[in-house]
Amino acid sequence: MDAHTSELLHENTRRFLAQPKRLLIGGAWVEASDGATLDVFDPATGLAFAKVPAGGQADIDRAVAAARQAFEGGDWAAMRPVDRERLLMKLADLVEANAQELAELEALDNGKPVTVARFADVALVVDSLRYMAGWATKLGGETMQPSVPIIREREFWGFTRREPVGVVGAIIPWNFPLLMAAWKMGPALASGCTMVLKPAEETPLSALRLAELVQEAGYPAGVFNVVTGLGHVAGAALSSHPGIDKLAFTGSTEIGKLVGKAALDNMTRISLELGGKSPMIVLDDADVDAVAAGAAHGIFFNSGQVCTAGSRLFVHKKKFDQVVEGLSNIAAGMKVGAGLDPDTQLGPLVSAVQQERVMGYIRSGFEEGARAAVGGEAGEGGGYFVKPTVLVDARDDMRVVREEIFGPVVVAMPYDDLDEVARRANDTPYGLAASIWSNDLTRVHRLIPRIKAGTVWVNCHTVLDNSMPFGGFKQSGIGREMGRAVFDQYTEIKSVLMAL
Ligand code: TXE
Repeated sequence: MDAHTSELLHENTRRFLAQPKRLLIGGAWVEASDGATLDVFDPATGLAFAKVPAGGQADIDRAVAAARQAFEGGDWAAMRPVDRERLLMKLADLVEANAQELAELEALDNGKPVTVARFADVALVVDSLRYMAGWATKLGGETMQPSVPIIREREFWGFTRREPVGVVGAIIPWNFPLLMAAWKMGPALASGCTMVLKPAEETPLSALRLAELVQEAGYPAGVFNVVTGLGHVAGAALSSHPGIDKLAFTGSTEIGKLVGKAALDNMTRISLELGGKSPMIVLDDADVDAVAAGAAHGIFFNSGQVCTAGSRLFVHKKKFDQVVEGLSNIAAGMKVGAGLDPDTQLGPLVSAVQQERVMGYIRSGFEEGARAAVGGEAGEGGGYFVKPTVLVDARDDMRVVREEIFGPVVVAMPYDDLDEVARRANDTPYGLAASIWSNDLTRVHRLIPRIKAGTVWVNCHTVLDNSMPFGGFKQSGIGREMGRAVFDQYTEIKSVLMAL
């Protein structure tokens, strides 16, 4: 790491970075069994600045065995729900107390602006853990009054229990490393599961620091295990492991299908949170300035590396030119820079691969006849920068309109009427999210049920709350995270029928 970057870091971040990195398995910090390591790169400079273990099959085997042992017996299995709640609250307090360090690790590892990491990512993690902690004591079942037709002479009583699903394997992406870890661990630990977390190879650091905080909070050994490593090695070993009861995956639709099939071979329960191509639909009454600012957040937040990114902007033809102009002006004024620079509004993309993928999409848009109203090129310097880009003159069959770009690139398109825009908004294999921009409640309400997406925002985009279930229709995934609904993924329902 260069001296300038190092100077910007809190002393705790420097201390953490200076330590050798280990896997957390069964409460012990260990190297990968074959001693292999992976380099971690700073997206703002392209320089490697840390090494983590590259776990493999043997490490996943050890971690799953440790999680199984912790689940089946000992302190964790015997722990009362109220004590699981207390532990999760304590972990949330520790995350909050170490917010600056975690935010810096996130900024260094992923490239996102440190203020965003602190006041969005880490703040959401703290809230999420606290919200989920509250559910630990509230996961009851139902009572029934069965009437069994062929045994009329007996009386029956029935009830259901919600029991933890067991050992959870969690595979998470690099766009919100800490938050994605929290979205899996909150419900897993609240409901009494144990888990093995495999962070993305691009961004493994905050998960390792989180694991230290889990230890500090006092979780029994083996409840939470972290194995860093490559997707096709450690990830594949985890998703196909017969020892896990549930796989929680967030990532690309392509890999989601692969891991889903591998898990289902063992009848492992799955929840998949996958890609998107979310529309932002602007009605003719919408306020142009509010839409431009909201749409800028919808697409440029986290440099567009958001599964719900509003990457297709449909604007009624009456307001199209004004909205494109407003959004382009915002884009042109954004400060693009390193995540650790406090002035940065748009950080680099996570990796050279991702930068090339996004630039490839922009080039394909140009080749197919689209034009950049603003942006359309990589940023300066050795980092993985792409300038915020608004594409116009696009057709619905272009790759930039059909495929997930996962970068700061929005395609703006005019439309004539609501029937047309509803059809075009749904003309995608994805169905994660959408937003509608209007103050005409009647038309908004009529449009909401027509949009095939797991979340519909109105006059905002990518606004998350822990109480709101989150997940996709169609190829955007299976299952829901957050809210009470997430516990359907982390518990088994047991029916008990008693003859009195
Ligand atoms: O995702 P991958 P990548 C989309 C986005 C992006 C594209 C590729 O469009 O451009 O996916 O990103 C692990 N078995 N999203 O390649 O590969 C991997 O180690 C088991 C949208 O980074 O899906 C990481 O931990 N695991 C998405 C996780 O899967 C495997 C967020 C995600 O990586 C594996 C990220 C394998 N064979 C990307 N291969 C969202 N929904 O937000 C990889 N992994």
